[in-house]
Amino acid sequence: MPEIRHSVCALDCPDCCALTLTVENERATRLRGDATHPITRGFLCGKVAQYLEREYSPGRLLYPQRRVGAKGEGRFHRISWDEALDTIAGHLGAVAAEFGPEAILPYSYAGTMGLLNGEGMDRRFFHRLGASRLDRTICSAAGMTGMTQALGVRYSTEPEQFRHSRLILAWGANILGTNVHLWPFIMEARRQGARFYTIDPRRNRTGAAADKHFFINPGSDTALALALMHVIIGENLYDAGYVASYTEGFDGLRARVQPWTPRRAAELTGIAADEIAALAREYASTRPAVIRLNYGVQRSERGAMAVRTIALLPALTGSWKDTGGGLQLSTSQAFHLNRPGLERADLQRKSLGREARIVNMTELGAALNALDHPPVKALVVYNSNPAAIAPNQNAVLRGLQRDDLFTAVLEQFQTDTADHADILLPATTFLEHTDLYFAYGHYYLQMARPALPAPGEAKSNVEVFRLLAQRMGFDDPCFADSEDDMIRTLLDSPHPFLRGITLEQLDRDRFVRLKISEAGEPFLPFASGGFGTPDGKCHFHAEELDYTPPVESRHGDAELRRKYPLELISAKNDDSMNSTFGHRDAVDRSTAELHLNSADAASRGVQPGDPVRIYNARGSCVLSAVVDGTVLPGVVSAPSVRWGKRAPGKRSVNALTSERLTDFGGGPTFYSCLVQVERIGD
Ligand SMILES: Nc1nc2c(c(=O)[nH]1)N[C@H]1C(S)=C(S)[C@@H](COP(=O)(O)OP(=O)(O)OC[C@H]3O[C@@H](n4cnc5c(=O)[nH]c(N)nc54)[C@H](O)[C@@H]3O)O[C@H]1N2
Ligand SMILES: Nc1nc2c(c(=O)[nH]1)N[C@H]1C(S)=C(S)[C@@H](COP(=O)(O)OP(=O)(O)OC[C@H]3O[C@@H](n4cnc5c(=O)[nH]c(N)nc54)[C@H](O)[C@@H]3O)O[C@H]1N2
Ligand code: SF4
Ligand SMILES: [Mo]
Repeated sequence: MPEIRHSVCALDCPDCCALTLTVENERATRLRGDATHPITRGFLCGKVAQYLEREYSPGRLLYPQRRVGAKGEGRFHRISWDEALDTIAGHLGAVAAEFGPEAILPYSYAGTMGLLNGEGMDRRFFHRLGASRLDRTICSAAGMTGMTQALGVRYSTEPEQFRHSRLILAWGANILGTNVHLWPFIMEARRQGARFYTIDPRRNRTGAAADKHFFINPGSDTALALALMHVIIGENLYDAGYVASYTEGFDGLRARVQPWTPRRAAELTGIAADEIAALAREYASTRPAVIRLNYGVQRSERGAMAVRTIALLPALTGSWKDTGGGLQLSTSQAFHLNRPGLERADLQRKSLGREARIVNMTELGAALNALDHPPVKALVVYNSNPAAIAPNQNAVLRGLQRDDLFTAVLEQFQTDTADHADILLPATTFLEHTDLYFAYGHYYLQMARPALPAPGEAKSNVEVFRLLAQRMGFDDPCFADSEDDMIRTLLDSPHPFLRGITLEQLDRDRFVRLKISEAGEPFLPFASGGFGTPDGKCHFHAEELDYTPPVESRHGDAELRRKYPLELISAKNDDSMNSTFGHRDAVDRSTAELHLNSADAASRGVQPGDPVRIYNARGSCVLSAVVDGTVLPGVVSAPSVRWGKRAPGKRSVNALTSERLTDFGGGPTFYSCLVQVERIGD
């Protein structure tokens, strides 16, 4: 008899969908979106609708293995779990004894968003070991910093409220590709007459579906936001009442944006001055108006400032008062779980007597090749595929190929990173283990139990780090915690948003809305102040607002631009998830494309379908030319992230991207990247 089971999609996506599985004889035959979940609403994105392909793929890793070929070659032999764990524990112990435990570096990101498998037993283990701490900047560090600078907190408009909006701006947000469960709310608003605009250097699928698309030069969003403020203030379109009651520093802001005329911004952004002025008027005079800001704007050198400046706009127009107004970047900070209790940073005192050093994950290439006192001698990778996704790929691969580096990798598939492992461990998928999930695109806390048996000898990250802790002789009681113990710890929080939420309730209901407002009432966090500042007001801090173009941009370093005249954007591929589905042929094909404008193609003699070499001083890769009007002259776009090993020369676009960090927050600058393109085969 088929049975219905439930799970939660653990991929790094704002939607954090609730899933329904049909299971027969312990094998899933169908996977759907949960129809009762208020955001999932019964449908899935294209990539996860096919997740059972991944679950049952012949490419799944099933047994622990030891490398027998050269690093990167991908040849391995099966070994037992005992041998694998003893080998890892032996190497970690030896490295700690010879170089100090900070010579060990964990490397992980959001392969799973589950808290237990993503930042639970692993953190406890590395803290107790005294390993270097990883600063997990690779995705959102700049944007989180910008939001905090602007609002003092990092949560805001609920997705459900978008249905009440009259004007929706998707700003650096590819909603149809990366956040598709917001779309029905936008469509509901549009059916009632709302307009939907996109601001993006690419006219992606979302832009093509918009009422109006604004092509903006990469990394110039701050200039646009400042000019919008110039018009809104100059034409008295701001909400004087809101500004007087709930903001601080308005006079300074007025003076600061005075020189930011639409004309000046037009030169920097590429958007015509009259269009900027018209957008400002429409945004300020339409109620409610909402901005869906996504992380696209903050993967550039001025990313934090861009987010900060844009996030100040609703305070100027008073849009925070309106149901269906405001702005959304992330909802994550509202999940005030007891993370210190989960992660146990205090355990560092036992090993080191102090806090361990911090290594920025965006600078992995530098860390593996140039870090000293101590150098990185052991690397443990899980929930991430740095050989493909980290910038400056040539440096990263050089580091991973070091003979004196011991590398352990916990993976579901034979990724580029897995190819470089000394010991490779098979990991479970989110359908196979217990976890607790926050979300960054809505306000429902969710829990999932294993819905399917783990194949072969695959183990969860929680279990692997529990076993490694035993091997290392760590007898602190927290290493014996069960998954349920860890969830109870997380829920043990005094914050009112979590009031009364229990493991038993999550087990029964699977998803629970945070106590952010009364049931049925919209969450309007800043309707009357409530910002995360001592006085609860939004502080403009106008003296800190500023814009200079990224070094790697059309208005940046002129010398560099002469050699590398094109701005490369390697944004998310619609039908994959970073490098997670890189094993799929269809994904490999779409991430092998370089989209260019017809003018840039013609001047290089490039025809659609031609293989092209794309290069700069850091490296090169080969892609296939597509000329489809999605970008203007001067911009090229490569949907990402491809598995390098499937590409000619074994390199993906991250051979081109740099380790330069953002203005604030230490984030990556994937989308500030100058390149040249040439036809191959002349
Ligand atoms: N299908 C799919 N969904 C995903 C992912 C995926 O790989 N594929 N990845 C997940 C992850 S890890 C994340 S962080 C989220 C990210 O979700 P998004 O932030 O929506 O994704 P991005 O593709 O990085 O950027 C969005 C848009 O910003 C544009 N952009 C780039 N530079 C600029 C700029 O300077 N200014 C402006 N205005 N726009 C710019 C890009 O062209 C892109 O269309 O998506 C998640 N969901
Ligand atoms: N050029 C370019 N580079 C980028 C980006 C871009 O837009 N352009 N985006 C950046 C961003 S926003 C992000 S977030 C990063 C993402 O970088 P990563 O977090 O490394 O994401 P993925 O490439 O999806 O790799 C996640 C890996 O975790 C594995 N995994 C999943 N679940 C589990 C589990 O439970 N246990 C274990 N052990 N493994 C698991 C998957 O099999 C997969 O190989 O990439 C960044 N790199
Ligand atoms: S990737 Fe996002 S949209 Fe797709 S199923 Fe997972 S949470 Fe939902
Ligand atoms: Mo991300």
